Amino acid sequence: MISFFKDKHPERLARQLGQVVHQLDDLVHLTLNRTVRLAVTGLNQSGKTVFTTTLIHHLLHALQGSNLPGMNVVAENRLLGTRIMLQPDREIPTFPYERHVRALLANKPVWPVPTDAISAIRLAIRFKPAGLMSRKLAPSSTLYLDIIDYPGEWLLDLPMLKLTFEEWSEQTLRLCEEEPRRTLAAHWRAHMAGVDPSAPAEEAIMRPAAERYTDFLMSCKQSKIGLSFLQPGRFTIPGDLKGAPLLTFCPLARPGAEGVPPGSLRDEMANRYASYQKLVAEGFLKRHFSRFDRQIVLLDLLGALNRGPSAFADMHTSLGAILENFHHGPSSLLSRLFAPRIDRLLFAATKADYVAANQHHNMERLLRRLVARSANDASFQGVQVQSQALASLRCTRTVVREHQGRRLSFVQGTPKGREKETLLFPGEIPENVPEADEWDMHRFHFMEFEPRRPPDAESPTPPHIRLDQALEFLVGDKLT
Ligand SMILES: Nc1nc2c(ncn2[C@@H]2O[C@H](COP(=O)(O)OP(=O)(O)O)[C@@H](O)[C@H]2O)c(=O)[nH]1
Ligand SMILES: [Mg+2]
Repeated sequence: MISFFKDKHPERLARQLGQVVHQLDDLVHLTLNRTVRLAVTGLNQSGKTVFTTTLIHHLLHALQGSNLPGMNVVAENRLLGTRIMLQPDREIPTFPYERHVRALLANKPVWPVPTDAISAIRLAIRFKPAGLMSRKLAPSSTLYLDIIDYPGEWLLDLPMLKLTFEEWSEQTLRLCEEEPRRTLAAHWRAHMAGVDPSAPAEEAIMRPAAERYTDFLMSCKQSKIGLSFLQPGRFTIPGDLKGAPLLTFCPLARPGAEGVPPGSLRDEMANRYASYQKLVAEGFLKRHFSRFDRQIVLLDLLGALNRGPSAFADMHTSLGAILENFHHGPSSLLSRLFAPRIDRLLFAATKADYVAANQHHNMERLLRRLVARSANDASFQGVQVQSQALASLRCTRTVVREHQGRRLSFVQGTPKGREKETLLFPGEIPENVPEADEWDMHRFHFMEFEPRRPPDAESPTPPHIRLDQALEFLVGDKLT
C-alpha cells in the first residue's frame, strides 16, 4: 500500500485506485448479496408442500402485520420486502405457490393436491444489514433463497449406491421375511417362483416381475400400513422416469450353481440395476444434492405413531438411510460423489397442531431420540443441527378444561371430512420410542384436521406453530 501511494505516475495511480475500488465493490457485493439453496425434504405426506407454501406466504406478507416474531430480521424491523423471482434452474418445474396458497387460504380451504416431483422456487428477500459497518457500506442487501422441494423417497436410493445387485437383492429379500412385508410380498414371490433367472432375458418376463414388485411396494406404502423404507425410491415415485426400462428389475434370490449366464434375465436385471444407480446418482443426487446449503427434513411423527410399531420402526430406518450421506468418512465413494456442503440441518416434526401445546415438549424429545444418530453424525461433520416441532398451518387451538378434578388440554378444530368444529382430547405423546409391549396400551389416534383457521386466529397471515423459529435457524444468519 505504501509503495502504491508513492507511485509518481498519476495515470497508473488512478488505474490502481480504480482496481481497489472495484475489488471493494465486489467484496461488498459478495458479502451483502447472498444465495442460499434450501432443500425441503421428507417422506410422502410429511408436510413439504404446506411448509413451503406457508413459508413463502409469510415472507411475502411479513410487512403487513408480522406473524414471524421469532425471525430477528422481522423483530428488528430490518425486513424491506420479499419477492418471487424467476427460477434459476430451468430444467426443474417451478413450485406452484399460487395454486397451493389459493387452495389453502380459500373461503373453504382444502389441503394441496399431493405432488410427486421435484420443484423449485426463488425468493429475493431485501433487508437492512444488522451491523453499522455493513449498513454504511450498503443500506440494503438481498438474500436469494432458492427452495427445492423433492420427495424424500428418492434419497432412499442413496444406500443402494454402495450395494451390488446381489447384495441389494439379499437385503430386500431378508426384509420380506418379516411381517407385514411377508404377507404383502406373497403375490410377487409366488410369481417369481415360476421365473427362471438363468433363462434368456425377455422383456415379457421382466416387466410383469417388476410390476408385481412395484405393486408390493405400493401396498406397503398405502396409508393403513404406512411403511416407508421402500427401495428403489423411483419405483413408488417415478417422476420423469415413469415407464422407463430402467425401472424393470426386481430383487432376485442368490444364484445357485448356474451362476449368471451372460444375456440371462439375472444378468440383464443386474445391468438395469447398475444403470439405475448411475442415472439416479448422476441425474438427481449429484446434480441437486451436492449443491444444497441447508436442509430441512420434515417428519410426520404423529402419523407414524398412529400407524403402529412396524411403520414407526420403518420410518426410523428410512430416516437413517435418507441421512446416510452424513455417515460416510471423507474417503468413501458417496462423499466423493456428493460431498454435501450443507452447513445447517433442521429436523422438524410437523403437524404439531394435532396435539395440545403441552405435548410439544414431548414431541420434540421423541423427535430428538429418533434422529439422535443422524444428528450426531451430521454434527460430527461440522453441520449445525436442530430439532423442533412445528405446524406450518395451525388448524386448532388448545383449550384447557377441568375434567373430573383434573386439568386436561384439548384441541379444538374441524376434523378431516367434517363441517363443524369439535373439542377433542388428542391424548399424549410419549417422550421415548414406545417399547414393543407399550404399543397396545398406547394406541395412538391423532386426528387429522381440515385447514380451517381456529377461532383465535386474528393475524392477517395464517397461524402457525414455530415456523418462524425454523426460518430463523435456516436462514436467519444470512439476514444479518
Ligand atoms: N393440521 C395440519 N395438517 C398439516 C400440516 N401440514 C401438513 N398437514 C397435513 O399433511 C398432509 C400432507 O401435507 P403435504 O404438504 O401435502 O405433504 P407432502 O407430501 O410432504 O408435500 C396435508 O394434506 C394435511 O392433511 C399442518 O401444519 N397442520
Ligand atoms: Mg408435496
